[in-house]
Amino acid sequence: MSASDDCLFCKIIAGQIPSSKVYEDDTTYAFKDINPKAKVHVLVVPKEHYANAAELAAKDPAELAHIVSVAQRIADDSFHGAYRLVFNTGLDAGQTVFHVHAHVLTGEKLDE
Ligand code: IU
Repeated sequence: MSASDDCLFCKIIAGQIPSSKVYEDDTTYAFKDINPKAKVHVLVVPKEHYANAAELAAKDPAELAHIVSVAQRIADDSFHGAYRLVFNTGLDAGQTVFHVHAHVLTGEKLDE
């Protein structure tokens, strides 16, 4: 699926809206969450537009695996490889942006 004109994260990936970039490669972009819930809170997104993790898993499972490896790398660099990985899926689970994104929470010991 290609970039959606009204998708905030597609605009961030395209550089039309500024973001604090943490990592980028051909398929994947990672940037700091503007409302961090941990000392390090990064969003990792595929450059292609998929609405949620299940859609990404069905259509491009290699990219989902790659997102996990990028999350691991961020945590290796910030907190000895320990991190929480969250995909909010659906309005009632708190998903507000419908371009799949992995929340990587790390940089400090997290509450259980
Ligand atoms: P959610 O899982 O869809 O609720 O996560 C969306 C996240 O995107 C949320 O944590 C916001 O703070 C974050 N965010 C952002 O980093 N930059 C933005 O311009 C906007 C939201 I709007």
